[in-house]
Amino acid sequence: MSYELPKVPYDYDALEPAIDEQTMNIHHNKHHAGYTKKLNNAVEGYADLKGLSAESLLENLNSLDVSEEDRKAIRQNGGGYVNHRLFWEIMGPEKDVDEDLVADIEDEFGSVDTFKDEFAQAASGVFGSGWAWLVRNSDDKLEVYSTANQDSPYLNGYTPVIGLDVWEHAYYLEHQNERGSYIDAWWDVLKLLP
Ligand code: MN3
Repeated sequence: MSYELPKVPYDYDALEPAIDEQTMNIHHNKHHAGYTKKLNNAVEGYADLKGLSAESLLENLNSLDVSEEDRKAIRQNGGGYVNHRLFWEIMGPEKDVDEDLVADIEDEFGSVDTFKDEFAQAASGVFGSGWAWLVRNSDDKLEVYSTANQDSPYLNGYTPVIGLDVWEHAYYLEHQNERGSYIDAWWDVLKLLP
């Protein structure tokens, strides 16, 4: 297996009550593990792709010499693979504020609260399944946007900094259909920002 399911760097119950233990367990062991397995299946048989990071697969998706079926599988599962890996990393039971990021957010958005409002709007506005993102564009400038399904910012030439999974599988057990309640609670477990 080229791509391995990363460990979650805290206990599954560590993010309660924002994210409950059962959701974390299923999300990591079923959903993320599934994307990882299907990504490996999609690249199997392409010697040229061996050793490429999942990020490079996505950045160069359109030029990969693969079948259209496998290109689609790499887009979906490669996205699912890298999106969730970032998601686990940026959360935690305790704040570990990234002061450089805070300064850049203040420069770009005026304040952390203004950024949070804009980001929450992007997250609320995702129709169906997808992600809200804070990314750095090719000029290293911060931008907020959203993607559908498991589409990764790397597909658009962006580098993701913060990502929020707004698929129902991410919040339904604890928050049912209340995506807004999940988004509000999530700022407590996003460790990077105060
Ligand atoms: Mn998910």
